[in-house]
This record gives sequence, structure tokens and C-alpha cells, in this order.
Amino acid sequence: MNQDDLKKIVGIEAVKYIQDGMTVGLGTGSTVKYLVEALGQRIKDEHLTIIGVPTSNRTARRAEQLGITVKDIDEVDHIDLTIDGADQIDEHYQGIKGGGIAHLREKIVAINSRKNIWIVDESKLTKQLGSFPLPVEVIPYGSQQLFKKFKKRGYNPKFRMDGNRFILTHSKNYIIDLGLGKMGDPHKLAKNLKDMTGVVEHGLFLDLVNTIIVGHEDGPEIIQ
Ligand code: ABF
Repeated sequence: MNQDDLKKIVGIEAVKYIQDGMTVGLGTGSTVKYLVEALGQRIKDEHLTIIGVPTSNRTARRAEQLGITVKDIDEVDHIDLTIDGADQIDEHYQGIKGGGIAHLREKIVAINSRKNIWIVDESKLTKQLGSFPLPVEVIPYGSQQLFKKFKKRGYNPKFRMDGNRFILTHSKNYIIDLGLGKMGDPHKLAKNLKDMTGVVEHGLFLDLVNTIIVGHEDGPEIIQ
């Protein structure tokens, strides 16, 4: 089995947690792709009434193609359940997200959800966060000064570029990835980052997840 097979396993497992009538936050990424496909199939087979709240245009387009009713977060009363991927999860179930540059919308959807499920293949689990670059969304104005401050703090920053162009988020901001290697206390780092003017949001998702579904060769592992 390859990594994609493991992603498929957890995408299909996660769709079982969705009940008729739910408003569901739909994450972003290659694992969530399988969840969205499985959800589209379930809606067709069981004539479910589901509202999807996508965290990116990519997910919105895919969901609509599959016949899922899509609404913006500010059009719904509440979100019952959000299912999303992650880039790294440590042994305290803290996560790094945002490899897909959607972490601001993902975090807004997550904090407005009654329950959060992450679906990952086993390669995402780690003892300590940090070997995956931590994405930080920053406004363009003053971003070079912020970059220098990150450098001075030893965060080993790198702008997310496409050739010589800055990659823009949905909100037309830049992403600076921090190559931290081994991260210290994520709560302290999260506060330090949010205290820096010009930082919009970082990819540390702390104390947010309720259930993690991990894809292994022998099937899905449920952590809750
Ligand atoms: C998304 O899932 C992003 O936050 C993250 O970058 C992505 C990683 O998942 P995958 O490996 O499934 O693409 O939520």
C-alpha cells in the first residue's frame, strides 16, 4: 500500500461520522479529497441533506462538482463537524497545518465547529512538531521587516514563492514558512507569533482536535 492508499482509507472512514442534516466543514488537501468524494457518493446513495462549508476554493469546486450543497461560513448558523487534513501531529495531538496555504480559513472553520476530526496517513505522526515548516500568513505591508525579525529569532524563515513571485493566500497575503527543526513549546511559540504585528495567523492548531483517524496498512486507527 502506498501513501495515497492510506489517505483513501481514512477519507472513507471519516465519512461515517457525518449524519443526515449536518453542516460539515470540509478541509483542504489530498486526504480530504477522498472524504469529499466519499461524501458525494453517500449523499447520492442515501439522499442525505448535508451542507458543506469549504476551507478553500479547491474544495468548494470539487464539492459542487459532486453535488454537495456548499455555503460560506457566514451563511450557516453553526458547523456540526469539520473534517480536515494535517501536515504534522505530535503525541499531544497538537498539529501543524497550512502546507496547502489554507490554514487561516481552516482555523476559522475549526474554531467555529462543534467537533473537529483530522484525517492523516501515518507519516504525519511525529514525537515533536517542527520538522515540517510552520506556515505563517503575513500581510504584504512590512513583510520584509517581519522576515528579518523571524531571522533574528532563529526561525529560519522562507517566503512561499512560485519562481520569483510571492504565492498569495485567499486573502491576498503572503506565507512565510519557518524551518524550526525541533520546536519548543508550541503554545509559547504560537503566542509569540500572534504578538508580532503583521502576522495574520500561523499554522499551529493547538487544543482543537477531538478525533484523529490515522491510515495504516492494516486499516484506520481511531484516536480520541
Ligand atoms: C490541509 O491538509 C492543510 O492544512 C495541510 O497542508 C493539508 C495536508 O494534508 P494532505 O497531506 O492531505 O494534503 O488541511
